[in-house]
Amino acid sequence: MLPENLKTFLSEHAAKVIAFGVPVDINSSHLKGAEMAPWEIKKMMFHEAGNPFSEGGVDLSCQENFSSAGVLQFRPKSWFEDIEASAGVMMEFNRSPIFIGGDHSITYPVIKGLAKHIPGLTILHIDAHPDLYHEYQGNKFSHASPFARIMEEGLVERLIQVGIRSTTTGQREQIKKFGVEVIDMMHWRGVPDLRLDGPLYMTIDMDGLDPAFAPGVSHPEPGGLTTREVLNLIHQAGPHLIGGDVVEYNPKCDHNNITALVAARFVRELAGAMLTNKWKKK
Ligand SMILES: [Mn+2]
Repeated sequence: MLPENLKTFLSEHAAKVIAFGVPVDINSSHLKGAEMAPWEIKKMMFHEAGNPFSEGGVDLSCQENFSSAGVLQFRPKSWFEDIEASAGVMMEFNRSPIFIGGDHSITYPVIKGLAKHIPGLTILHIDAHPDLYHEYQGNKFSHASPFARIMEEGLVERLIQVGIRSTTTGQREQIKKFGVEVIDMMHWRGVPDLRLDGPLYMTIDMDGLDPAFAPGVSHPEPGGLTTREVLNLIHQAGPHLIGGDVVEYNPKCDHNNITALVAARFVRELAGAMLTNKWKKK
């Protein structure tokens, strides 16, 4: 749906947490395929082999809790503005959004839309790559560049990157310039206390995981996080989460849907964490 239809959708769907497909891969640099990811991930979310509960015990089949019905549409020439506007509408309606990509370029318009409503955001970013290229292959909106744009514009207070293991010299300079907090895999000793505070957005690039756990990505890098470690990070982020995304799943590279199943679990745990915390207090 386009942003103007999103308002109607939200008035008809009471769910506090809403997961949207965002089928964008126009900014992928290597392989295409992430565009098909939302449907594959949604298929695995309520798979008949499992039940609809989060690890913390939230029933995600309850329509007041959670909906994964929507797909964000956008006009090709205004994909950025349409995603930004949709993120803003979610805040106006006081709902918690989860965006199912798509390539990682979607995180910049999403944050731009959210930051107008929520100052002082922290981003917890799970990824093998810092995605801080000033531009990549001549594209400033590349999926390798969203955090360069976000930091340049000062849209967030903190950017914490976890899982990093593929950083070029130029990106090391960007990390210093923008004061990015990087927890790289070379020094990984298990999930640390991230001393999180204030409103938090969590963005999960599926290649942050080791390819053994998530082979279905366009840019696999060995030596990554386990599924359990990312779940523990989601649970640590839980009390502060206002939104999140799961991006860069490429069904064309997957084996037996294993990566779709993991991505679906992350969407469910993000939703469960938000419902356990923010919404319980009200
Ligand atoms: Mn990546």
